[in-house]
Amino acid sequence: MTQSYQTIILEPPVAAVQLIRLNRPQAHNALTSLLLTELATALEAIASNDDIAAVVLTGGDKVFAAGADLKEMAALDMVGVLNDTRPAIWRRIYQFPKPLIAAVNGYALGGGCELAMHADIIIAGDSAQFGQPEINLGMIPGAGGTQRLIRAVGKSLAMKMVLSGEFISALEAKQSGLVAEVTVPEMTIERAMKLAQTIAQKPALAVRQAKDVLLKAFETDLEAGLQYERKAFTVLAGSDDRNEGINAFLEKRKPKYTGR
Ligand code: DAK
Repeated sequence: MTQSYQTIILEPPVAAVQLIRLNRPQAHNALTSLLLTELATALEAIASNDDIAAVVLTGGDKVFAAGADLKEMAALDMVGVLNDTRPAIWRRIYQFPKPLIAAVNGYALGGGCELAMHADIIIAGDSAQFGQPEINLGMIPGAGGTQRLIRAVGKSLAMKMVLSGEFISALEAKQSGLVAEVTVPEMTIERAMKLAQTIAQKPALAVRQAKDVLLKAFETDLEAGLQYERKAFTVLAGSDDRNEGINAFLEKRKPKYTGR
């Protein structure tokens, strides 16, 4: 990847997995417009790069991300917020079609928690803390936190977090379904990379369809979701990889996937 960024670091890809590090340590990875734009731009480039099958997104050891950059936020009045381009940038991040795994150590607060929730899977170090403390600033979550958190952890815990601003631990996040796995902090990125590499070896079209259909569950009722699943299932029946997968099983050999 030739483009260089100021606020994120793209490590050399390993086994078709791209590790992206948020890189504003001086401000605890507070999410400026520039950082969000660079992240969205990087993800869009990865989306059309056939050599990368999955992404791991991480922050620092003590802070994943401390939320929206409050210096930028302070400069926005009501009209500024109304005309803010950031919702469109968040949408670009959400539309990333390949698997996105967040490896979270330390604080994931406000927009930082919301960014982690934009990932498909969260792996957390046992020191991680998740919170939506916007209420302490006279605000509410603004990057989908009210909607995604309640879907992830349920009504009571989401209400507690958003109304009180209290953080939850990695363990509580795991128990409530916000995160998939808790590791020792030294292993968070490694585990996320391993998981991403496992997914990267799966047939890409099926992975993409699975992500797309799973996310639809947040947007539709059961009947519409089941129809959507049916259509995606039918589309995959026309893929080479699906035929290769079934044939390889029946012939007791390893499948050779081509991504077609
Ligand atoms: N913004 C800007 N700078 C921040 C920051 C932030 N969110 N968080 C930390 N920093 C800066 C601090 O100002 C400090 O800078 P200097 O004073 O050294 O210049 C440096 O990072 C270190 O911070 P601390 O001294 O506070 O470090 P501690 O280790 O003592 O504490 C902490 C770590 C993470 C607990 C603490 O920094 C903290 O509470 N940070 C703020 C957390 C927070 O309230 N986050 C929610 C922000 S509101 C929207 C989309 C999204 C959002 C809104 C709208 N739209 C699309 C409409 C999201 C809103 C939010 O996230």
